[in-house]
Amino acid sequence: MSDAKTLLKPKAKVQAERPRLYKVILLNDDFTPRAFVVTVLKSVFRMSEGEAEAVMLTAHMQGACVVAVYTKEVADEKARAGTEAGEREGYPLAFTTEREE
Ligand code: TYC
Repeated sequence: MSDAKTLLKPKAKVQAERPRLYKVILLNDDFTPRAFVVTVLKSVFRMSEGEAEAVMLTAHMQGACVVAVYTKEVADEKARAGTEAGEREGYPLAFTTEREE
């Protein structure tokens, strides 16, 4: 079994590349009610009331806040779900995604 071919076989590369990660960012606006933003953060991003309040307030005061970090597919889907939840109620609530460095 251990012929030269087997012995000289180079080691397979086992280390997979880490997938790139994407931030989901909540953008402030002047119209969406604070309580609604908190509700969306809790339902789409599974945040506690306290976490959702803190993220909403940061976006409210600073213009934007990173909500969470995911693989591209999950980040895009969460951003879409959050933005659509606002659209359904007629609010301009917006989530964007941005690739992490
Ligand atoms: N600025 C909004 C208001 O005063 C509340 C709000 C907070 C909206 C965060 C969006 O991402 C947001 N009603």
